[in-house]
Amino acid sequence: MQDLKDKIILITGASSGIGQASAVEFAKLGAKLILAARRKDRLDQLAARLIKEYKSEALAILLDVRNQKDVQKAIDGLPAEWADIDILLNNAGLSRGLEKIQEGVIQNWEEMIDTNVKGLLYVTRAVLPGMVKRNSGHIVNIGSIAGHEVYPAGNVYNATKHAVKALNKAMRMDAFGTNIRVTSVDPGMAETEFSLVRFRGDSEKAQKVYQGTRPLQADDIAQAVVWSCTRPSRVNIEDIIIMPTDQAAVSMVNRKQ
Ligand code: NDP
Ligand code: 8X3
Repeated sequence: MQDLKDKIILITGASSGIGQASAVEFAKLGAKLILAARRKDRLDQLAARLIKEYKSEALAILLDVRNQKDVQKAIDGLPAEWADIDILLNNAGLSRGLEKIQEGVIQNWEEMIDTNVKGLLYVTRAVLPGMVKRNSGHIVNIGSIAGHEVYPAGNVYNATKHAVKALNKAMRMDAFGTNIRVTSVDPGMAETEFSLVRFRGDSEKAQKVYQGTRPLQADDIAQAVVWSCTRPSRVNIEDIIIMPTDQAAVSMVNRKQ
């Protein structure tokens, strides 16, 4: 088992949901966390919690993954003792809306593509060269069941997660021959702020997504992320699909009436 004590882990989208839960799981193992997102107040609170509860070291950085220059500047500007990132968790992502393509909102499409695809690439481009140089590292990409299936009106979100699936394989191939590992963790329905963001704060609509069923919790996914990172160095977990017991396909959800 790989020891994560004092390993430096950068998590994008650490202010909520899967990213936040992963930060806690990594902190329990003594890792040093770089917490990145746009809501810096939440990151500061999480950093304080990790330091207090787990005696972890944590650094909160304000980061919008959609801005390539800011991403490069943030990574280049890390204090020397935080610069050698061992694990990158590419988690920041979102969905916006659920409309047919012919009714699609262009701004929503751009936000999803800019965040889920281009943002993931910008952060990877800034971090991976250091890993290659040190011949060591691990990138974990949060994909989705939406990268394996397409569902009605899921169009652009589905396409971004299919892109993550392709990029996960591409990173694996491009880093091949080094000791760098690349993993995709692909959840089905998980109860986070995801639906609240998708429906722009409409909590009634968001709650309906999880009503009468048992969705995954962020921690279920965080545990899979940490598991993939703690395998012996000869083992590369390429892809983990995690579904709720109550969900057998995106639109096949068992609900109590
Ligand atoms: P949350 O909405 O709870 O968390 C999303 C995180 O992404 C937040 O911390 C948010 O931080 C961050 N984020 C969004 N946009 C940006 C940006 N431009 N720059 C930096 N950070 C950003 O949802 P989840 O935890 O569920 O989502 C995490 C990942 O899991 C996403 O990639 C999502 O697609 C994926 N996923 C989710 C599933 C689900 O059912 N919940 C299922 C399958 C995959 P902030 O707003 O502070 O910037
Ligand atoms: C999130 C899962 O099914 O809402 O990636 O697209 S789904």
